Amino acid sequence: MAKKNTSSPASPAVQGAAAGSSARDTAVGYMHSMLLQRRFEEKAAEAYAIGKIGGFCHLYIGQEAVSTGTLSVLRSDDYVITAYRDHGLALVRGMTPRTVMAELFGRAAGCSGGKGGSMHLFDRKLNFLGGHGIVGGHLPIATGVGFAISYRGGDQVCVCFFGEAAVNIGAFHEALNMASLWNLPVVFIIENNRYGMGTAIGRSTAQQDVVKRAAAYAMIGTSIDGQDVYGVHDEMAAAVERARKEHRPTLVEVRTTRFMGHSMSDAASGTYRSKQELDESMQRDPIQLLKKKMLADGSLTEEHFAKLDEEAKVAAQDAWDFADAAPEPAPEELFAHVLSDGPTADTAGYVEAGR
Ligand SMILES: Cc1ncc(C[n+]2csc(CCOP(=O)(O)OP(=O)(O)O)c2C)c(N)n1
Ligand SMILES: [Mg+2]
Repeated sequence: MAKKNTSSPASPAVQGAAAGSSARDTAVGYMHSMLLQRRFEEKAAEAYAIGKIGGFCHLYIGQEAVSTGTLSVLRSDDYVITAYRDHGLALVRGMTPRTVMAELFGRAAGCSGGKGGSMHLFDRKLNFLGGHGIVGGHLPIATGVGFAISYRGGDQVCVCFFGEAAVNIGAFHEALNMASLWNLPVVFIIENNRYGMGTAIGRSTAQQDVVKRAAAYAMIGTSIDGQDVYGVHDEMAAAVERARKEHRPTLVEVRTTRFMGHSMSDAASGTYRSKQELDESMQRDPIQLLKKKMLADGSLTEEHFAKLDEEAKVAAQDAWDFADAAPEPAPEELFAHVLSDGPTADTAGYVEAGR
C-alpha cells in the first residue's frame, strides 16, 4: 500500500473538549468539529456529482452534534465503530480530511488504500473500527470488542453507532443480550433519524419508542435530543462512565435528522418525506443552534464564526486537491489484503500472547 500523507491544515479532533479547557474553548472546539464535518461533506457531495467519487456515499449532514458530543467524552484508547454513514465520525475521531477524501476518491493514499470507499473508513491506530455496510452487522463486533476489553482487564469503552432501522435486525438482539449478560463496557447508540432509506419508522417498527428495547436486556436506556451538542455530551459522559467504572452497557437513543437523502443517489425530500417536514427539521440545525447559544453568551462573534467556517472550507478544499492529485492503487493491489499474510509487526504481539 502506498505511504499515506496524513498532514492537513486543520486538526479535526474535538480540541476544546479536553479536560481542563475553558467553557469557551470547549464551545469553539465543538463548532470547529461540526463545521469541518459539514464543509467536508458538502465538498464530497460536489465531487460525487461530477463523478470523482464512485459507489455509495451516505452523508451525515444534520447529525454532526452526535459525533462531536459523543467522541468528545472518549479517551484515545477507547473504541469507535459505526455503520456506513461514517465520514463525520472518522473526522472527529482524528482521521485527516485528506485521508478520508482520498478514500472516497478511491486513491491509494486513502485510509483503506482506496479499495474500501465511503462505507469502509478504518484506522486501527485511532481504534476506529469502521465503517460497516451491513445494517446491524457491526453490533456483535462491538460486543466482541467489549468482551476483549473485559477479558484483558482493561478499562476502555466501545461506542457503537447505528441507525434506528438496525433495531429490527436479529444481530441487535444478540449483541445487546450478551453485552448485558456479561457486563461489557459498550455504549449502543441509536441515531434515530426516523428513516431507513425511504421507509419511515412507522412503517417498519412496531414499537416506535425504540429505547424501550433496553428493558428487554435489563439495560439502562435513555433518549436525548441529538441536535444539542451539550446534551449529547452530558448523556454520553454518563453512559461512558457507567461502562468504564461499572462495566454496564447502555442503550442511548439520539433523536436527529439527516438533512440529505439516504445516499447521494436520492433526493433530500419530495418522495418519502415532504419538503415541509424537512424544512421544519432543518430549523434545528446543530451548527446554528450552537452558534445562537455562543453569540448569546458572548463566546463567539460573527467574525470569529466566519473565520472558523473559512478554515473548515479551506481544509475541505485541501482534502479535495490532495485526493484529486493522489495516484490510484497499483493494479497488483487487487490481490493484496484478500487473504491474511499471517501476523504483521502490528498484530504479532496479540498472536504470540494467544489473545
Ligand atoms: C442487512 C441489510 N439489509 C438491508 C440493507 C440495505 N440498507 C442499506 S441502508 C438501509 C437503511 C438503514 O437505516 P438506518 O439503520 O435507520 O440508518 P440510516 O441510514 O438512517 O443512518 C438499508 C435497509 C443492508 N445494507 N443490510
Ligand atoms: Mg435511520
